Amino acid sequence: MDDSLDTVLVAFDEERGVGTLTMNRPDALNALSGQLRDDIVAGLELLEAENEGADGVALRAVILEGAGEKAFCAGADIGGFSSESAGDSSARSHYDVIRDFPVPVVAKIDGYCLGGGLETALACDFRLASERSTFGFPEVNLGILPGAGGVQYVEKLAGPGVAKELAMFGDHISAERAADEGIITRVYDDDEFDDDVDAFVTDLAGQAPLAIQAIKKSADMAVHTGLEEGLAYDRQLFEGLLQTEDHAEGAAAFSEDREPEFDGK
Ligand code: CO8
Repeated sequence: MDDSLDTVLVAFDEERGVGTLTMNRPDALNALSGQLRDDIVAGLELLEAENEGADGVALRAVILEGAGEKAFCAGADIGGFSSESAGDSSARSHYDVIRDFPVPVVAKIDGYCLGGGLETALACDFRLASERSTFGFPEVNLGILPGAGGVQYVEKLAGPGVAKELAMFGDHISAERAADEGIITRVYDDDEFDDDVDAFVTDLAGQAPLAIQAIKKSADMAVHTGLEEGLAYDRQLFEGLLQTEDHAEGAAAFSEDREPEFDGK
């Protein structure tokens, strides 16, 4: 597959089971217009359709990246968001769709990651950044706060002091600091960034897909629930996974001293 929407390029690497969505408004630093937000959702739907009729799980991981040299995403489209925010409030946002997407979504961040762009990255399961990338919530300069939960999510990762500092001052912080604070998952050298992200995603896509989907659900559940409910949920997921062919394959591979091959069944 090599499909494209108006503002998002969609590609699927069948061999690895890896989909790539490229936010494609480089002249506006991939700012989130209404069209771009809709196209991210449509792109995820196109990728998920790869599983239809597949023998097991075809789509194992998704990379979300920004086109051009300068940015992952510079936030909401400042020219358009006042008028757009009055839109259909019942529609699921691209943030929700990414969070609920059944397979892991990896934000590949090379350059500016600001405002709604940082909130988009925070909705992803992993945030991998090149060293030159910068992060921030400039909304305060526009007299608003991050409208898609940015303060809440940074507070959970880095504590209230860092969340307030980012959102109240609107300054950019380096990738190194963002990683030290736990806001991003990994920082890679600029020169090796593409290869390092590729290796990370290839490893992720090679893991047992049903277990990965269950782990995503479990970790996300932990954000919203108490320990007791979370433990009961994990037990239920665990018992389901014990019945899978992937579990049988993992156990067989271990006893035969070979690499497992997981199909997602
Ligand atoms: N929206 C629209 N256009 C943008 C945006 C943006 N957020 N950011 C950059 N651009 C455009 C610029 O206008 C410029 O266009 P042109 O070439 O036509 O003049 C082009 O991208 C390149 O930008 P710069 O020339 O400014 O590039 P620099 O390298 O000099 O600066 C910066 C890069 C620092 C990123 C600078 O562009 C900047 O500060 N941009 C604004 C960043 C910002 O404030 N983002 C937050 C927006 S608010 C938000 O995200 C709230 C989310 C709430 C979600 C709620 C949903 C309902």
